[in-house]
Amino acid sequence: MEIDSKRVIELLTAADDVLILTHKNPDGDTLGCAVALWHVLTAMGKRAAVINGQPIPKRYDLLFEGLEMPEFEPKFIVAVDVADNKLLGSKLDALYGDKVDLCIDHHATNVNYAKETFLNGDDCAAALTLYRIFAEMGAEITPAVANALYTGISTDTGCFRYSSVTSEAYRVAADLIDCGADNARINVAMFETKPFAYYDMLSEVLSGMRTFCDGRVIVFKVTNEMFEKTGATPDDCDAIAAMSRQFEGALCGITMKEKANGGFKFSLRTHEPLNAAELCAEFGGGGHMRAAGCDADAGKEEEVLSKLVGLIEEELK
Ligand SMILES: [Mn+2]
Repeated sequence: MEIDSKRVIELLTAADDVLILTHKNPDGDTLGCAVALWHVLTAMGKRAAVINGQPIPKRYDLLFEGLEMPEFEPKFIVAVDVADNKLLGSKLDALYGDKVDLCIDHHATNVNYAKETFLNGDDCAAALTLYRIFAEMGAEITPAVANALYTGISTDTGCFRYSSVTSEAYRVAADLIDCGADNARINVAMFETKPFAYYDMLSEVLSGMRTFCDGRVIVFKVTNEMFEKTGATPDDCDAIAAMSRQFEGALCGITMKEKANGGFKFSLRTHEPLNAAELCAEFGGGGHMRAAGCDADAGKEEEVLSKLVGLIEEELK
């Protein structure tokens, strides 16, 4: 059931022993929202804890500095930035997937798995949605809350670069800086600093890079062997996939990432006029206009790639 902001405030005010769930392959938005909500609930005298089903990449450590998560039997379960209970990951989904009391989200594709859902599909980050709730509640935006919300907004907008970013997002970011967000430190941690394994993986990927359609299509292939050799994580690989459309003249970047079972996950990043979601839909996948994905069975990845390149070639004629 979709609810309004008043109802969210009612639920949060009444709740205690609150478990805050984040999505798998955690990003700055889900973690930033969770930590911000943790601070606000804790300041209200409630017990709250943030959990994720997977290890959290090191660059988010700054959000969790000095935080202690109490242990308790949850009485109220909130999911933030989680569009589908499957995205909790199999472990958390099995435990809590059908027990989520409240979901606060910005994905128009939210599947309504929670008992009550507060959704603003136009927001560039769930942290922006949550900021408005806090403002309406009159919650104090401490420096820690400001850091967490700033992290959410900046990471979901690629540091305020994506077309999803609105003037409101800039205004909210400015307010968060006034409230003590350390934007420079967050930007360095989120957008500059990378583990050595990332650069080792990047070097492997670039040396095997292929181009099609006169350089308008760039293809990266990432194999399990490369993961073993470099020690890079899937999170490192996501950052590399984002680079695939950053070549001069490139209109589509395709990253083929081998899965544990030998199949491949294709990630597309496009520029106008190519629609990544439509291209991926041809292969049973989906996503957004500029970023989408689809799968290929083991041994079929080169076949899928050539069909995909064929489709793009047609589109660009
Ligand atoms: Mn998000």
